[in-house]
Amino acid sequence: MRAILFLLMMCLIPFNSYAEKGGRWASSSEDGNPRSKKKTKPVAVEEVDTSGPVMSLPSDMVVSATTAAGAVVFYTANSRDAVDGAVTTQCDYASGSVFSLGQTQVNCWAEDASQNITSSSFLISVIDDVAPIITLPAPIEQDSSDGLPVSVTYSVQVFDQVDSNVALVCLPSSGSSFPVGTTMVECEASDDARNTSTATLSVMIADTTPPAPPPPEEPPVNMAPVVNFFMPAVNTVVQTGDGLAVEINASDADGFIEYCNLYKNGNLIRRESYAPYQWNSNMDQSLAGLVEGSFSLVAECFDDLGLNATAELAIVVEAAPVAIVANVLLDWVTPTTREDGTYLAVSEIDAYEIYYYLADQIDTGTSSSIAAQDGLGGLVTSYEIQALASGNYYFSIATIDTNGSVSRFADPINLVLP
Ligand SMILES: [Ca+2]
Ligand SMILES: [Ca+2]
Ligand SMILES: [Ca+2]
Repeated sequence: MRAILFLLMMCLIPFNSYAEKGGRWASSSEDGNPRSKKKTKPVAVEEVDTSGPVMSLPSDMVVSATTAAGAVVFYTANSRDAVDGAVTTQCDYASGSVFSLGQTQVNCWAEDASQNITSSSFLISVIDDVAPIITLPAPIEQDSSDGLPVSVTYSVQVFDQVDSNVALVCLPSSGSSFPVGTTMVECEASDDARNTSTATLSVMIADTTPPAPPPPEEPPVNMAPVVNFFMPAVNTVVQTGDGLAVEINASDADGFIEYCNLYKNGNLIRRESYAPYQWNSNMDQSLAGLVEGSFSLVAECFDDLGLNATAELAIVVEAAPVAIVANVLLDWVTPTTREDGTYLAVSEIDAYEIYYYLADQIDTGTSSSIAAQDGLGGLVTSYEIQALASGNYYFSIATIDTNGSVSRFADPINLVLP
């Protein structure tokens, strides 16, 4: 029965090769248990292929992303069939394609010539495990011309293969004030996968403050002149009419005396430019013929730098004591006629006027009125002037009648009292 069927099939499909007929064709012969029904001569029969290919896939893979899109991943997938040998393996994600970030299941299958299909899968995980790359500028060097902090700006770049917007923090930040010295700027960058990198930038601020100029040299302190009165002595008392001689000592320890002024009661007497510094009544009228009272003398001297010093002296002028030299007795004869020659009775004479004066002071002499008769009715013909100082005097006399008429003064008589 089996042999007959075999022949029929041969007749029905005369042009098909055996290899092209497929596994089902072989399996279709399993029609129960023919061998038990009829004992036949053994015939060579091909084994029917019912096993799928054996597939060789990679283990689950973890791959670093190379771009934001993920990574190109290559893998090898092989299948071998026990009957057919190597067979094609197909996968829904081909090797060498771009795998997105995250986990992708790759499904693969293979089919042998007998349409036995084997399928399997593996995982490809694309992850970002690479930290951002921080690119620093060259170490920064700046000058501080005054020693104070300097504002420094800098630019730090960051790159990540996956993230385009990586968080970058640098402290102190760009634009901050950096003190003199070296400051390390610490930069830290993190991507979305929390991969972190750090970098350090050196900022050096040099103090270029110019050295302070030396303090200006203090000019030496000018010493004031020294001034004092050499003469007259302190507490000198002079007398009216006297003249005064003045001399001052003036010196300057670190220079010289330019000139000295002498003042009397604040009024300049005269400037003296050369030592000895002297004033006297011959050269200076205000020091001659002093009048009773007091006055101040101030000497003011200037040194070569215009610095001055003064000395003051009080002068007392006392009234000069009058020297009593003599008493002068004047005698006269009682007149008997008037100036016109007419008779003048004694009873018509009321008094006499005596006038005497120093030779150069005719207008400021002394006048004395003398009664013509004394208390007893006697005629008065003399008068004593007492305590006259020395001097060149003139004496004269006039007659006053009872009508009050005054005669011409007699020619004065001169008398020099030594
Ligand atoms: Ca197979
Ligand atoms: Ca990264
Ligand atoms: Ca001086």
